[in-house]
Amino acid sequence: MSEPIVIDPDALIEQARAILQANDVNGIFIKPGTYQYPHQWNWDAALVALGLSHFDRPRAEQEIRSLLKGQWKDGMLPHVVYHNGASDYFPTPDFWQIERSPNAPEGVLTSGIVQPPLLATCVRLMHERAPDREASLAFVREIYPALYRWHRWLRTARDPENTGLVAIVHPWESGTDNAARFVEPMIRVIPTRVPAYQRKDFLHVREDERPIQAEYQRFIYLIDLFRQWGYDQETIYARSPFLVQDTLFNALMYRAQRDLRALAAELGEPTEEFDEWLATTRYAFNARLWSEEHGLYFAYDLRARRVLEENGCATFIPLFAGLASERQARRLVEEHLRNPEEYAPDGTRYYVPSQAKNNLFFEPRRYWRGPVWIIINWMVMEGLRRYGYHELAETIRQHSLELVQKSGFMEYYDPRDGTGCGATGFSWTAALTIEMLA
Ligand code: 9YW
Repeated sequence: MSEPIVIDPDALIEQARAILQANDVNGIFIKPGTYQYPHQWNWDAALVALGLSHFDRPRAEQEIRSLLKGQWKDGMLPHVVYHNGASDYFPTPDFWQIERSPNAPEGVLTSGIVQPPLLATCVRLMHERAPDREASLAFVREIYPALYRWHRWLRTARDPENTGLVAIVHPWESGTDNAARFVEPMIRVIPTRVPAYQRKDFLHVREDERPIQAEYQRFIYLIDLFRQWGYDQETIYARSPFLVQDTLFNALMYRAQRDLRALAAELGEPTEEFDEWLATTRYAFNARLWSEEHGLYFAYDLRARRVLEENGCATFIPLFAGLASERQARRLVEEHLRNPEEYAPDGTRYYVPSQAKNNLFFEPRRYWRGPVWIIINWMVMEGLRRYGYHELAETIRQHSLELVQKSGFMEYYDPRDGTGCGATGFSWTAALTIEMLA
């Protein structure tokens, strides 16, 4: 037996603050990691702001304003904003070529795809606990139009058929790039003509902790198609060989719409449109993505018209969103989360592996194929609290803090022994450590 790990909350908070400070690039944005990701990422920025809000509200608000600078004219909020131009991170801005779109923002370089909409949720959390309600409301009023346009873009550009569920067109948009649920739809993407490029993601991270080359080729192939189509969303929705209604993305969209609705109500903005969408989506989400047979939520492949039956951590995000019924929650928790063959410790020591351990594609150190991610642990923990599973939520919180205490602020961790993997000095790990301890 190894030594029990004793958590020192004050020391951890101090270290977490130091990481965020060290990753601050000229007060303009906070990069996700020390070396690996030197620009501003969409859902990272939302979590970074949440963490910062515990001790430096002006800087937290600044982080959000910076992210919103990258917003496209049609409302799209891109997944990366390159405030500082190119770096050793690939894809570089000149690979994206966003100037091909009439909707690209002026004076700032960005990517041409999106990431899960977590921003409105973080803004609401920040607002609810603000000591100065009035100042906080003024900030919410300032950014509300941008948040509204971002969500409207998702509801329209990514759900032109009004199904209630929004589609992603690239696995990067899910934030969980190489998760097993994308293996099957990515096999259907045939990279016939891939432009010349140089992979840079092994410069700072071991190759066997990153996506395999067959996947990476397809990631690049898809971007090349989108840029050829001038990032025209109608064309992308109609022709992208990858088109998936993702569990994690849609669960976060639902939660973000609820949170934006709450902010709208407080601002005196109309809310009917939200109510209508929420009702439709709640129904569609459970009708299409819940499997009564398995007691799991699965993603849906719109191209092949098939359910993607892979058991991964995305199945628990509907708890965070409040989309599951009590009965569905019980099945998720009792049959799966507590199951030692799937997610519970036994052979492994730590909650929550990003892929079920008995999934065919499980690899404990490869990126989204198995390692523990603090972002997921936080969402699962919050979801469990919402449904009354307080003890299990506390265990997951404890495991998360132990991982950080033991191995530092890493991008992800091996669920077997808690050793760190991926990028070092990871900002959202720091931000969520503060969130879990504050
Ligand atoms: C990449 C920055 C991003 C996260 C994503 C994660 C990874 C970028 O890093 O993607 O180059 O692979 O998958 O969720 O936002 O932290």
